[in-house]
Amino acid sequence: MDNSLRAESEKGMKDHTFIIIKPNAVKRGLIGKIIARIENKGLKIIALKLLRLTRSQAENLYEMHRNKPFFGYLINHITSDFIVAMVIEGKEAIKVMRKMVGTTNPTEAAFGTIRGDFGLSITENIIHAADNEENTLREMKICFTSEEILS
Ligand code: FUP
Repeated sequence: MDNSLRAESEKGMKDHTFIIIKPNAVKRGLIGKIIARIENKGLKIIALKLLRLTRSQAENLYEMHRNKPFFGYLINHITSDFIVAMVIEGKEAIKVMRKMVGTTNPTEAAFGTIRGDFGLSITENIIHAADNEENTLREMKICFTSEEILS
């Protein structure tokens, strides 16, 4: 990451977001379809990695849900197999990606959204997208070093 992006990161990640294609979606061969939607919208992928999260990385990612009854299922799923992690850049990237992803429960998510079109399970809900600037910065550091993010 160059100095200007690093400086922007310190202030916040308004025009960047962090997303994960979850294990069930990777296994179902949906990586290409999801990336196509992101690129078709005009957003740019500035970091991309296929990896398997450790339990500690997963617990860090979902730290705000630590006391929720579904936490165990969530951690088990996200660590069960390979994921695709990405940093996305583009105007109002956080808001745009969250709209593209759809509401948390895929059975209720609108058709036309990624969860609405590809999912049925709330735990295995296809994709994660950071919900604010602070979480974008925190979450991207779980999967990427600054050198792995294009300027
Ligand atoms: P979202 O921001 O839409 O991903 O949703 P949340 O941050 O509220 O939830 C994070 C993850 O917890 C979801 F992707 C799926 C899981 N979850 C459940 O399994 N059950 C619930 O009732 C709520 C969330």
